[in-house]
Amino acid sequence: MSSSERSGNSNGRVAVVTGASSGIGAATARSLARDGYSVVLGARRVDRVDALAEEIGGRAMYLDVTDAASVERFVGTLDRVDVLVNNAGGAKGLAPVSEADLDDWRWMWETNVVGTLRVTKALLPELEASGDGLIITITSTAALEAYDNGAGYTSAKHAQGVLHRTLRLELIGKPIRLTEICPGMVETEFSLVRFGGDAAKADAVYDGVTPMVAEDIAEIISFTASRPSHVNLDQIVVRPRDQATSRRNIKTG
Ligand code: 8X3
Repeated sequence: MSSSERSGNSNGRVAVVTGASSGIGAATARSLARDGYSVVLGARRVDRVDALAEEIGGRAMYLDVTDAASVERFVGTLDRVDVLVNNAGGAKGLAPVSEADLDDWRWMWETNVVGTLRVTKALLPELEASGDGLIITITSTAALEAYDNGAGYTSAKHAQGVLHRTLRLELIGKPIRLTEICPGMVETEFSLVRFGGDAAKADAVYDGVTPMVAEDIAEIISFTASRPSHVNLDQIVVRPRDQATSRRNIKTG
């Protein structure tokens, strides 16, 4: 029994969150559980996701979106899905195209683009069968803009955005809504992963800037999921006040 069922505010709906062990994914799992969803948390770091699932009364499942067999196993345990939050993804490296690391590029495309495709495609029947499905894909402002040294990530995020927006066209007439959320700077483990665990480099990204935090995005996801079923928030772009574009923030002037 989930925490929302125990507290009596269950809405009877099931939400799946990928990349749920930290950052935006973890905050979203908490927020949707508070809203009454029964939350299924998918993540590679299953030890971390176990503790969080217990805390919010959800269900933790190992999920590696880059592995077809893992996605198949994950989906095979679900008989109802009302909301899918495609959050798994990330960046590796910050290098000019002339110095591109092809393994980093492959990882970014596999995780952000093919991973989103795998999970979304596999869950479409359940989302349609729910009669009021919702797919939320967390892309990035990097899905809308290019920036120096970022092509591996920005190209993958653009592709992920186009995948999501194409599905919005293809699913017209079916009872599935699609929302793309494009956040700018959010202080999570994002930069730590991008810089291979170099905390000094990761911290420097947010020096002198007040970034958003994971909960800021989770609140938007809860708001999106709580709109009446005839209302589709197509695309939400959200940045900290200190950031005007990917290339211009309060530090760059
Ligand atoms: C993260 C935003 O500006 O670091 O998705 O690419 S940015």
